[in-house]
Amino acid sequence: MPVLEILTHPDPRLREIARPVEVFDAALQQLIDDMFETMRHAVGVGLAAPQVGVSKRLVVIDIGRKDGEEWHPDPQVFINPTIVEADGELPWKEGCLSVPGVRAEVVRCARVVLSYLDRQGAPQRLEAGGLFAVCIQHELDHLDGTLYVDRLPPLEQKLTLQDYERSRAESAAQSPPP
Ligand code: GNR
Ligand code: NI
Repeated sequence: MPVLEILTHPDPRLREIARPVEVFDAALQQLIDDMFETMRHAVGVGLAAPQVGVSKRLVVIDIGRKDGEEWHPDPQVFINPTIVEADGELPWKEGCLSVPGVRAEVVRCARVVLSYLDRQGAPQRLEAGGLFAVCIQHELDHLDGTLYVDRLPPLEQKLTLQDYERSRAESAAQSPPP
């Protein structure tokens, strides 16, 4: 199972509106498995298909689950997801694997109800709060070509993108692309 390449800003493929999934075949199951592997390799809590160059409305999330004192993996797949209810406000300092090296606070909804298809194509519904709700909103944004930095107030956005450009220039100087 290969680890896929994660696209980074300003790759134009991160700005496309992803297409609904219509076929639940073996290739889709493989893509889902590869996305989980890619997400774990990158040490992220979520990953949307457009981040690996696939224009499909598919996201994977694993924020883990605490059982007593122990954390367990809790992999979840959401296909053609839509938020059908949302309320409250929850500020959260977000990061993104497609905008590596910076973080900034975004105000999201505190509670969302999500309607989606599971990996077999069966319709499901789920309620989420806390980091899970934040992550769902962050991943669904990717399906519409939106990055969390788009949601920052103008000055904060400018400073965050400046920092990003600076750290990108530094890492490019250390390891120039082939
Ligand atoms: O790994 C990630 N961490 C994170 C932290 C706070 C809010 C959102 C996220 S999602 C991010 C992975 C990612 O870029 N998914 O698209
Ligand atoms: Ni992201």
